[in-house]
Amino acid sequence: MDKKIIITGFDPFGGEKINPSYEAVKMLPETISGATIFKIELPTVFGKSIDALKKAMAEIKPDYVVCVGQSGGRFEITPERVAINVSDARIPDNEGQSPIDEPIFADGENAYFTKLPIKAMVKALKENNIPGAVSNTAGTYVCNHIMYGLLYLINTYEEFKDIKGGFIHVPYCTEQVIDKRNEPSLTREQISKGLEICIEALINNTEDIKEQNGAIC
Ligand code: PCA
Repeated sequence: MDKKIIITGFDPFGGEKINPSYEAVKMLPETISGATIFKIELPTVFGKSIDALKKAMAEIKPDYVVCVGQSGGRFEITPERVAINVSDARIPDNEGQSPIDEPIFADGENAYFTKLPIKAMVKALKENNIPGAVSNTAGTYVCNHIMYGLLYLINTYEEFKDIKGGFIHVPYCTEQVIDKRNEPSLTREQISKGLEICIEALINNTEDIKEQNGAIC
């Protein structure tokens, strides 16, 4: 049976008019390497975003879930290695919530590691001339929250246990930096192509590649 992949983006937050994550997700083809793509926009809201994702996972019963979000200031498309059990908001979410140092799930692990082939994704991005890097922190805002929520659901719910999930941060898209000086960006076409390349790498690599790609500091 053909694989099913849920890929989510977020709605705009922090005063931005667009969120490059969902703009790029919208542009993805309907199938990638034979897998059917289910595109979902999540609210940049603590709690509600996880509830919406859980509902979609229960309905669609995907093989993979890849959540995507904006990381303004990053140069590369960055698959995330790990999500941590804490929310610490620098700015309020889209419903005005600003949790400080709150656990996401009181009965969850301190952290969950993704099982997505993040190094294979980065290698494929670079081979296609799109900047890519493994990231070792998804922050403590709604993106870490959704990644943690996704991995918590996979690790604790029988119905989700065979799903592989993870998270990819993307830079601003070019139109967002017109009035910001010295901020890196990629075009929405590059971001969307980059996500497509990551999904192809995901389907083609059941295990991640062993390749040095670590970070010092
Ligand atoms: N980026 C934010 C939340 C929504 C988004 O696209 C983050 O990095 O936490």
